[in-house]
Amino acid sequence: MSNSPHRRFNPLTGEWVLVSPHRAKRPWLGQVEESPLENLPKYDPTCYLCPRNERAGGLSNPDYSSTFVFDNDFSALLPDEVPAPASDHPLLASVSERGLCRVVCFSPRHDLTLPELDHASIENIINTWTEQTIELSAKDYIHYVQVFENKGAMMGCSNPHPHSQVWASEHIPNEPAKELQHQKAYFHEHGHALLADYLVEEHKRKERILFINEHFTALIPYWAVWPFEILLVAHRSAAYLADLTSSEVSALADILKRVTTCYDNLFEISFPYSMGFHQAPFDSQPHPEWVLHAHFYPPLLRSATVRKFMVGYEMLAMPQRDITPESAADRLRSLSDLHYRHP
Ligand code: H2U
Ligand code: ZN
Repeated sequence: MSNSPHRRFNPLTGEWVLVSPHRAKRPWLGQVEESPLENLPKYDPTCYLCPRNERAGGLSNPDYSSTFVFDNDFSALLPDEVPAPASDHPLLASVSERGLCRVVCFSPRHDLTLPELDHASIENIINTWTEQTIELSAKDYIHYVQVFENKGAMMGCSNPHPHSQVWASEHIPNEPAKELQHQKAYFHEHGHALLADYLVEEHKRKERILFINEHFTALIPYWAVWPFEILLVAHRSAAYLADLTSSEVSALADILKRVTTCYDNLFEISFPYSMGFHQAPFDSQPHPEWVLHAHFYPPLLRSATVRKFMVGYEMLAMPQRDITPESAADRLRSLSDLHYRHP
């Protein structure tokens, strides 16, 4: 089975992925191209995220010393109440959308990415994401808060200064909406949370597990689409970042550092990805079905420069992968001890 083409089911979204392992029995055979080490300065006078510098729109950043949060100067969502756009036919449906977009700088340092920051700084970033989630979700029209990081030019990140974003919206966006539907249906049928049951199985099988600490597990999901996709799952059915105790925040910082370190070590580059947390919606209902988790979606396949393209079949039919999640896990598992740039 594992070496012949097959489909795997993603129970969080209800979607299938095609796995074609026979196409990549030895995925590491592809040539690994040299990529230059990025040597960023600690401070860049032209960076719009560094302390004291001016941003687009004319505002200046304070001389900040830990995380720094500001309203996105080019917000995709706006808080103003606007009348719903006219829609006089069900095939031309639209509704207005309100919200807020913020940027969260990880630290004043222009050159330190998540795996290079110390444990306390990563905890501080998590606490900032939590505070932002609480503050934004307290607004009566906000029903979802998406925390995410685009890292690297390959993922469309506009500035190397390590930062993340928080977008809070009136409606639940597509991906969390699918996860809500599937986790709810599973909970009603089985009386347990889907991801809690999934973790039990993965802990038994071990072949896709990367790291386990006291409160979190990092693994390559059975249904992963991206070659080195990672799912980070809370051991307890906490639905929100704000539900985490201080020891859970500490464990999350530990596992974030391990995940991002093993990524960087894989091809010895600052590894690009989009990552984000999926918390339950803010719809004034209890969410016993929801387990807090984070997805990491990195585009690279074989080297610093060979990426996976989501093109032809993926766009028109369904996602497809060659290397199996199990072999990807084998490669990543051993790479988290020391960071290649700071051995
Ligand atoms: P990335 O994480 O994709 O690089 O996006 C950074 C955000 O920073 C982007 O949404 C915002 C952009 O709108 N930005 C500002 O808010 N102010 C600026 O001066 C430049 C960029
Ligand atoms: Zn900077």
